[in-house]
Amino acid sequence: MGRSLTRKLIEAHLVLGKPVAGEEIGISIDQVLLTDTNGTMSFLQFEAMGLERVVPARVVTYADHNVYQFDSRNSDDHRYLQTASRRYGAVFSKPGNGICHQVHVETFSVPGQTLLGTDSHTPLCGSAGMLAIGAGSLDVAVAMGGGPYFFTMPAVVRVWLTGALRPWVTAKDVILELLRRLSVKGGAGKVFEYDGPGLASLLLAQRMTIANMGAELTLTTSVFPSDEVTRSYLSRLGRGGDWRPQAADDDAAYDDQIDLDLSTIEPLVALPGSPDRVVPVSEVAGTPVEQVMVGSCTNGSWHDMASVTSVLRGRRVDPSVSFVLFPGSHRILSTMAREGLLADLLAAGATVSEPTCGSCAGIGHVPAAGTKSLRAFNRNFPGRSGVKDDEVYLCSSLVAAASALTGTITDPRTLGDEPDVQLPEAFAASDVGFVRPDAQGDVVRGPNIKGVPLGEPVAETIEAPVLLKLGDKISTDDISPAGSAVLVFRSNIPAISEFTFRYVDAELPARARAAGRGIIVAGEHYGQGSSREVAAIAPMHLGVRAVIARSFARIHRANLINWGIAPLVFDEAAALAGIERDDPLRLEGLRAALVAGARVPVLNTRTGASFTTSCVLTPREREILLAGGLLALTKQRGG
Ligand code: MIC
Ligand code: SF4
Repeated sequence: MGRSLTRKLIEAHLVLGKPVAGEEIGISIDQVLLTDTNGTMSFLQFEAMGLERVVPARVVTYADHNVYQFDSRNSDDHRYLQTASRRYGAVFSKPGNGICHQVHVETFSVPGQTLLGTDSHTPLCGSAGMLAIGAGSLDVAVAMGGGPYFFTMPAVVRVWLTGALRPWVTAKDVILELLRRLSVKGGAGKVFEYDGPGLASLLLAQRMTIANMGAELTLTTSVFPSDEVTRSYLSRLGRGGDWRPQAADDDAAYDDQIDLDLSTIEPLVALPGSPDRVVPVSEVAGTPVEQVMVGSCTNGSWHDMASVTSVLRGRRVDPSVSFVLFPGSHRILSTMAREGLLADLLAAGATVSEPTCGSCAGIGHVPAAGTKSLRAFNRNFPGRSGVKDDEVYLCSSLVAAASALTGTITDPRTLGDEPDVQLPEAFAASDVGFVRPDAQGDVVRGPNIKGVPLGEPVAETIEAPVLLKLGDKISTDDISPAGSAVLVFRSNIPAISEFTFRYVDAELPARARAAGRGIIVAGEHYGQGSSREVAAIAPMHLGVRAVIARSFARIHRANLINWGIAPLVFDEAAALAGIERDDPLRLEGLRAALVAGARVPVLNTRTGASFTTSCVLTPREREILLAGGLLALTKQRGG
């Protein structure tokens, strides 16, 4: 039996374990990507582990989220990142150079290599035949020091594409269709590997959209072969020499298969609240929207920008609408300027931002309270746009462009023939946004750079109140919100902890402090979404020592373990119903149970009811958790 491309990539990098679905494996990392929201912590942790030089051949730090530097604390973070990168051996990508994933695929992607990033959308580079995975800052810091990345060998699912997209239907609709079918937890523990006769018709930019937003399915990653489409893309970037073919064997074995006929897909929209609340655009057509946006790492490509321009050329954005485009990179923006797209967009009444994540993470362009925002972005978790009770719809760049013209959600098929979009012969060259390392200079720690906290060893027994009782699909945006007011504190744990669960229950930090120790209980898929490690560190700082849930999302579970918080799973899902907020729970013999790999008994001392929970750990995870997290373990070992 032949091998899938995913298996080939994993086997070529395997350093520990057996690649059997469900078992823990360790792989070597060729490239690392850091952002200005999570990368600061990675570098602080790298320093705290006593490391002095990055080991992977390519490590790149991106100042991409907080590009506007609203506050000197953002610039503090950037200065720390820039000086640490220079000193320890990472390339620094300056503010304005673009969103990490877009810039990385353009500048550094190499088919066949592995990439680990501090950001959950790192899988975008899977569009170019890489194995690209998002992880918490500490796991990334370990990889920067040359250590392997450990994760559970995923099930490999072949997504077999046939047919071709019809006019006005885009790659965004493909991934929204998968979200509609499978939900935000449909990809847990899986890799989607795309193949089939429909593949050749998808440009690299379209593959990027699909690979990127696979993060919303909670996939470990998505993988596309490296073929002629990849070669043509890299050649346009002047990087044809980095191309190499990557493909599955013809008789490759897969754990499962999904069939997708591209010609059956129609324009789709995700309703406010979650990227999987997907309906046909016709169902919401006519809904008034005050704000429309195209960009983010999902829709910031040249192809997205050019498609929108082709719709807007010679037309006018509805006066009631604020329409903002975020090109994904400096290179795309330069090419837009060279090819005349900027002039056309400005003439139509659109605003073009500098390349940044910006409003995708609630930084700038925050919608007015009670208004609706339509976005060709990837996430619409409640409050993420920067205002409580927001109403953010997700769509393709074509639905966005058509809607910007009318001021209401509009099916682009009502505009007649879809205009052609040309790819430029060559993208503008762009090296001005990078600073190369030279192992020189001092690392500058401005006043916003605080120390890295340390977890504490797991106690023999925990008796603590339930600080919060939550439902299903709690995202890391719920736990530690996005938005400029919060993101400014990513390198200041005491300060950012005060925002924990801000939009869910603003009293939580005070309650936690009063209790000293606490437990959180929740339903399924706890911790989905962003890889932000602060969603584990801040609760740890507030005294949370266990989360009991029906299930956990991969990156967040790893982050909890890395910070000494026990991720316990209800053995009987129904037990959650019998728990109320403030109930005192007693986890008798927790430590001994974790050591023995036994069930952890829980007694609710208010009701007298008891139930059991499980925490299935690998030996490596057990050692880390018991020590109080990876840094605590490193210190114990004298690191
Ligand atoms: C996001 O899209 O949620 C972010 C902001 O890029 C995060 C990273 C972070 O929270 O710092 C992510 O995707 O991991
Ligand atoms: Fe940036 Fe948004 Fe992409 Fe996150 S999802 S990396 S905030 S553009």
